Amino acid sequence: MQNPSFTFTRAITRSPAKSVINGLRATDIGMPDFAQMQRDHAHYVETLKLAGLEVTELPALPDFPDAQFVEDTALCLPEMAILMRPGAPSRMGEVAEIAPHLAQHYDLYKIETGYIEAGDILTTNTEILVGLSDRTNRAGIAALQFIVQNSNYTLRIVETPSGVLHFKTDCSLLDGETILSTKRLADSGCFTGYNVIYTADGEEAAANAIRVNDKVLMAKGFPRTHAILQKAGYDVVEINNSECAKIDGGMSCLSLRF
Ligand code: CIR
Repeated sequence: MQNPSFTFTRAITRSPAKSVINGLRATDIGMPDFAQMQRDHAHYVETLKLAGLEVTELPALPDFPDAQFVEDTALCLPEMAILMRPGAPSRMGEVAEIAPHLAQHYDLYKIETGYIEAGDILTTNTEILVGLSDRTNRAGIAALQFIVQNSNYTLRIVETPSGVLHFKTDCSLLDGETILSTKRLADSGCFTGYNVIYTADGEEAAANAIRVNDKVLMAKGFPRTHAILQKAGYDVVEINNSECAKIDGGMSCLSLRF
């Protein structure tokens, strides 16, 4: 596969549950509107399909208010999938729920020690960058390092900015060499050697986008970053994210892509 970091054939998503109003959040900026979230979710899934993916749409899990954010439960590499060990206790049970669906496509490995959520992991063509955060610690990263040691990737530990939920809250892969990032994250020097496109000032929440085949999915409402990406030649699709944003979710969290 030429560009394993953004060329995909499949995705797994999970419908939001009504219990999403109890989803985790750093700051209370209002209750998510469930009906709007369902419409946004449908648009997201439709866009993945338009990008050429076969999408497995899993049913809602009312017992797990954050379960629609399937990305955090597993790291999907071309040669293996690795089940994560979420640092949020309320999310730990989501891993067993995703496992059988990944087992249909993959040899499955599992993090057994420490904590790690895949929202903290950015995979490029050559590297697995893992951000230390409130959800991901060194023991979890060491467990991942052990599993991927014979893969084609080099694992590098980086820092998630303080007050930011996940490493990928602040960055996305646009292609094998290009990363969309907030300035506060890129200023740490973690992307030396990559091309970096910065989100516009005040539009930091646009950083969590996803490149899927020939499309970039980004949250709606960030016109200057949208223009920057279009000018750089990307085929950008804007998706309303107002409701997921209330519980700290964005484009990458809503699917596993492989
Ligand atoms: C959480 O705090 O775990 C959820 N409310 C949001 C998870 C977002 N996931 C991600 O950025 N990968």
